[in-house]
This record gives sequence, C-alpha cells and structure tokens, in this order.
Amino acid sequence: RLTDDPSRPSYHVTPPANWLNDPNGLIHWNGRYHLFYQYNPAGPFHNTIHWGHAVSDDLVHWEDRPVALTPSPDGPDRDGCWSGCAVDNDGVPTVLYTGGRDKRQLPCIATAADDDLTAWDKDPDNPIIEELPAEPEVLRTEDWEGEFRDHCVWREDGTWYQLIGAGIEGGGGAALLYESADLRNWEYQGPILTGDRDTAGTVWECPELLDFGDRQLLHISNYEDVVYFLGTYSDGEFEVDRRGKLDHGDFYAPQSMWTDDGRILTWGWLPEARDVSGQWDAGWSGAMSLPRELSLADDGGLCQRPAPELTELRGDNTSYDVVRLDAGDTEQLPVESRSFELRAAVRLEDAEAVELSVLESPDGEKRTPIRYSYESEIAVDRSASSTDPQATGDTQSMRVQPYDAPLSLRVFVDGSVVEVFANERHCLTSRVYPTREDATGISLSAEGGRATVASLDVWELDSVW
Ligand code: DQQ
Repeated sequence: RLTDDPSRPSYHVTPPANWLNDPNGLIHWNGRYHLFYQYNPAGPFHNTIHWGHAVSDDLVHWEDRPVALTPSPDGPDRDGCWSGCAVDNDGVPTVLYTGGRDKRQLPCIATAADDDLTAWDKDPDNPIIEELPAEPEVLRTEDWEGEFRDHCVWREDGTWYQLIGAGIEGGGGAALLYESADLRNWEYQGPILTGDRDTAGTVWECPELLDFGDRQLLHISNYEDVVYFLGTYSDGEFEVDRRGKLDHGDFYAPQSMWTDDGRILTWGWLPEARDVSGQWDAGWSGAMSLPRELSLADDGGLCQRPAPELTELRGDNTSYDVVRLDAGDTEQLPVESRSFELRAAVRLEDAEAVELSVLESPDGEKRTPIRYSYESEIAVDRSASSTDPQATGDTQSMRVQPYDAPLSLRVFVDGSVVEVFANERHCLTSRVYPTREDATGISLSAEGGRATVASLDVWELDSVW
C-alpha cells in the first residue's frame, strides 16, 4: 500500500496502488461489509479493468483483499470486468457485471466460490444477455456497438429485476428494465425512464433504483454528474416529482449497500482532479467517498449524512462553543492537519459570506476556501490550493437551503479530498493537491458584516488501514 504521498487519503478507501474507479458489488455478507471496485492492477490508468476488493467489519476500518474478478482471455469479459452489483440469491452471493469484448458490452454473472467472497466462478454460459434491445434503439458510437452497461438488480415477490444503463440513438440516456426468474434468463421490458439529452446527458451509466418505502429514488451518472430523480416507481415506470445532484463536485458512478439493519449506504468514486501525468507520477489514482447514509426527510427531500460509524475515527479534538466574527476578522484555529473532520453551525447574521479556509499555509498564500454566502451558495475555490500545474484550479459550487437558519456543516479533509456535507442534504466533494508542506492550517473569516460559527469542533481522524 503506497503511503508516502501527502495527497493520499488515509481514511477514504483508495486502491493499494494503481487505478480505482466505480464502487461495485457492495454487499453486507456474513456480518462483513464488502466493497469491490473497478481496478487496474497494471498502473494508475483505466485499462483492462479488474474488480479490486476491500472488506470491513465496522464500515470504518478496511483491509485489502486479493483481486476478485480478472478478465478471462477467452471470455466475454476479455477487455475488462466493468461495473456491476451483488445480490444474495438464497444464500449464494452473486454478481452481475458488464464484460467488454471487442466493441461489445456483454452482461455476465458470477457466483462466490467462498464465504469471504475472495474467489468467484464465472458462469460458463456468459454472456447472459447477447442481443441489444430493439426498441428504443441503443446508441452506437465509434467505440461501442451499443452503449449498454452497468447493473442494478433486486428481487420483488420472487421475481428478479435488473436495470441496465444505456444511451438511445437520437435521444438521451435510459435505464432499461429486464425481468428474470433465475438471474440468468432475462426478458426485456423497456425503459423505466429516459432522459432529455440536453439536461441529463447522452448515456446513463450505473443506474441505481433505491426504495424508500412509498417513494423511490433513481440515480444515474451521465459522464458529468450524478443526477437523482425522486418519485414513484411502479410497474416498470418511474414518475419523477423532483430531481437534483447527489454531489456537486468530484463524485461519480455511486452505488449503494443495504445493510442488515436496513440502512442505505452509498459510496461514490472520487476521480482525480490532476491530469494524467500527475496520476502517473503519483502511482495511484481514485478514491472512494465516505459511506453516506441516504434517507428521505419529512418534506420529501433527500438527506445524505456521513455514516454515523465514522465518529469512531475521531482522535484529538479542538472545540469552541461559539466564534464571533466581525467584517474582515480572521480567526486562525490552532490545528495543523490534512486529515480531519470539522463540524460547525454557521450563521451569517449580516455578513455577506463566511469563509472557512482549509489546507492553508501560515502566510495565507496557499489555501482552499469553502465560502458560504447569503446567496445560499457554498463554493470551494481551488485557485490557490496548489502550485502544481497538473492540478485543476477551478471553483465548484452548490446551492443550499435559505440562509436565515444556521448552516450545519461537516467537512472532511483527507490528503487531497475535501468532502462537504451541508444541512445533511447537499454534498460537494473536491479534489485538491496542496504542494506546500505547511499548507495544513484552518481559518475562519467574515465578509461585509458579522457572523457566528457555533458548536465548532475539529477532530483529527485516524487512518482506516
Ligand atoms: N465505469 C465502468 C463502466 C461504467 C463507468 C468502466 C462509469 O461500467 O459505465 O470502468 O464510471
């Protein structure tokens, strides 16, 4: 496991070295949490994808396991074992994933060969779906005979259902529904939802349908964003009543796990925001988000909060009841860290904005401000984060709820990850690459008026390995 790079997160899951992308096959099995992921053991770039594997007893501490799925030289997954999910088929852990071969994307199935989920038997009859659906016509591109991949599988009244992500010729993305009695023979039913290409992309990757009882959530990844639709799903159709983004920053292709105690935990891939040569120099690429617990609020909106188990990682603590800031004031916190959690309730009073600056050098030259303004916007400004020409310097932002109530903020900084949770609803994750060793400070300041920051805590967080 590479450890000597200050940009390496220590409490977000990363590959031991080399490349990681989407979370796959999430399953709470025999009391252990299994997290598989798209992995290239050959280097920090996306090619000939395997499934990496990490396992945890408590959702907090992780252990690397051997590679779980490897492309078979003669198989339909010769060019890669792409994203897929895991289900419990009456005691047999089973994964469905996309095999890549030539220009085709071919759904495949494998069953666990042991109880630790370290080895998998691929079905000799793979691929389990060979024909693309006739209607609507699946998008062909230069690279693919059909943009048709990724799997979300569930069982209802004894019948298996599956969503596959796709693009539609002349249209936008789609989540295509299939039905099966045995997980192997699938009958195509049609799209449960299709997207408008201008607002929701041309291809939908990694669709996932989550059930919250009387309402459902479908999220899709459209090359740029993770868009979620909330509404009701029944009889093969999804009726949308609201939509949003699961995260407004560097977060993609999420997948969820149903825990034995009935919670939905979601992980997303945090892609790098430095260029290919920067990733090559580092020798690793990609991290997982923290596990996020998803639920619906009384007003029907989506709540996202860090899994409560993560408080286990809290070490040294610095705490303030309240910090009062006047216009132009800057308050330096006595903490030096690149792996911490900060929690606060921010009230703007009559200020225009409050800036919480992290990864700040003592002279203030290098810093990553998280700016909360009265326009109800949170922005992470990366323009002074780094002098690394390989790193992105743009600003990422999101809207939050109205500013007259205090903003509840939880910020997780970890090497090159800044993961922000606002009001337990809105998330913005940014990747930053401080170059100065002393860029480890935290400060607070107010602009244009007074503000208070209450219930302020900073905890050092331990490594999870
Ligand atoms: N990543 C996988 C695909 C999926 C994409 C390939 C999303 O299965 O569509 O690594 O990031």
